[in-house]
Amino acid sequence: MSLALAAPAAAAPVQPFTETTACDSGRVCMWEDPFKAGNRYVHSTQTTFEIPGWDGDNEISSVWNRTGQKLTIFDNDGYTGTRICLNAGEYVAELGPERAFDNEAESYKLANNCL
Ligand SMILES: [Ca+2]
Ligand SMILES: [Ca+2]
Ligand SMILES: [Ca+2]
Repeated sequence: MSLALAAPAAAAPVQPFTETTACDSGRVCMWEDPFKAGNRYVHSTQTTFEIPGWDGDNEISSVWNRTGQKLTIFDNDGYTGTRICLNAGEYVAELGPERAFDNEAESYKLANNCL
């Protein structure tokens, strides 16, 4: 053990990326659980995005589209399958059961219209 480890804790612990509920302007954010809870698997500025297979696919339960475009979310990889569409700035706290899209999302695209 190094003495440095016992030094006064001057630096605050870094907030793990996975525990944040923040979503910066201009980004698409997706969480594992409803109401921005659980892991924040997506925090992206990309207009087309393949949600990672092990960290996001079929797990997303809440979404915030903080971009100025429509957000189309696809049930399958490669922008295929059933889809739902969010307006610019729209936040969906629960993808299920009303939207019937809980734990379904696997990829998304941003565009001027719903795809
Ligand atoms: Ca995917
Ligand atoms: Ca989930
Ligand atoms: Ca799916």
